[in-house]
Amino acid sequence: MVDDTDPKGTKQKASRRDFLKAGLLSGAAVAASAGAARAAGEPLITEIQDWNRYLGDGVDVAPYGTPSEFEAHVVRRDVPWLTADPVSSINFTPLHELDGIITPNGLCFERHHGGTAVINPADHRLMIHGLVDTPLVFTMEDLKRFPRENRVYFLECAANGGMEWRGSQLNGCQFTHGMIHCVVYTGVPLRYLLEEAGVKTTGKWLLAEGADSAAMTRSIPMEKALDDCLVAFKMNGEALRPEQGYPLRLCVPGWEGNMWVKWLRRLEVGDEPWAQREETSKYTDLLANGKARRHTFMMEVKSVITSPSPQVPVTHGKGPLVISGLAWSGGGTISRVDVTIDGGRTWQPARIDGPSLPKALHRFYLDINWDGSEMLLQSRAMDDQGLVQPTKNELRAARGENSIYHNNGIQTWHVNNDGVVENVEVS
Ligand SMILES: Nc1nc2c(c(=O)[nH]1)N[C@H]1C(S)=C(S)[C@@H](COP(=O)(O)O)O[C@H]1N2
Ligand SMILES: [Mo]
Repeated sequence: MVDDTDPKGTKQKASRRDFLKAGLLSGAAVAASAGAARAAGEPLITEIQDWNRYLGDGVDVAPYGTPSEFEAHVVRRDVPWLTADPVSSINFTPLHELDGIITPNGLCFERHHGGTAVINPADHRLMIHGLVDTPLVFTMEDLKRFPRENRVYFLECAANGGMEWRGSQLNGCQFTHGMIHCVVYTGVPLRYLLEEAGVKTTGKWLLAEGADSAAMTRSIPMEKALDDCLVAFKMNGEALRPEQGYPLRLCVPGWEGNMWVKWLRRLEVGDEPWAQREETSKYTDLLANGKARRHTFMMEVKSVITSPSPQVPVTHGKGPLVISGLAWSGGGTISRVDVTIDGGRTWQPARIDGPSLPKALHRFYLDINWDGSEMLLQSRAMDDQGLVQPTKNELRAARGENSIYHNNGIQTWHVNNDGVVENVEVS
């Protein structure tokens, strides 16, 4: 609506504010009356507590800070039946306890095939060879003399949600969706290094190899390598964590996590893809007709409600309830998230709050006034390419039921009258 008599748009703003006020009024009233009842004789207000009476710790106690002792439950967790051996395994980001879009370094899920390599940066080398004019070997010091960039990206393992293909299994978004993290990386655009080596015109693919005991290797199209890939040495401002590939990892924005080679030591330029283990027997999608779909690099548009969810039930009863979740797309930014509380009969647009960056997590909220009746919560994301997150049944119709990887189907949480939340599917 454009109002010519109101050049500053103040009228529009006022009416939006009024609308918000009206929507929240009943909820805010409930919260206020609970506050008033408590204030009557609250010992936590009327009596001086220990933390108020005695001195606290000095600045010499924690040279490297850790979270409050009361947050000790906010940790990466694994699923025992998925952990054949901890050195070739996975743990999951506690998405249900986090907010905003950035994953704290110590909570980023870990996936490694041969354990965490321990590498002194002074001993680390990155080699570029193959179809190049000049094969090169870089030290970490060499790499830090190239111009660098800071970019926020999500990394999602293609197997995220893989256990849910044939029906709901795991009770918590940490386990159904926690193979994802999102941090700000500092690194050198890969194209600067490739330009330095001089890629021959026949160079169409790149093989990236890790220095870990798994020597993990993946083929990456040259077009992507020259587009937005980064060779990163920092996450959230500090050095990469050992489990995230210290001292150097490859970032392949929007594409499946397996390609983000950690402990990056070698880049070979070739004229065709290599067909390594991780791009043939793994990370391909077995279709209903028995054929495997390969090179499904991009992680498609997806979302999940992180709270309430099975690990964080509603404990405060009816009244104001903040429904919160995450949305992301390997194709770009999230343009819209819709939320339903009745299993998809009616949808409401959620509010995206915080930065909206391409190939990064987006945070959304729907602030409701819960009447205490049971709910079927779902979120459905759309990206700026116009792609819409499918239902699980739409996915199964297109891809059969043999798949493990690339499950971006809509998640359902059932909330009962007591606020207990469970992983379910609606048909
Ligand atoms: N060198 C090396 N790189 C690797 C892996 C590995 O085992 N070795 N695992 C890959 C897989 S399958 C994923 S999903 C991501 C996980 O990254 P993270 O441990 O930082 O979460 O790293 C990828 N890069
Ligand atoms: Mo992965």
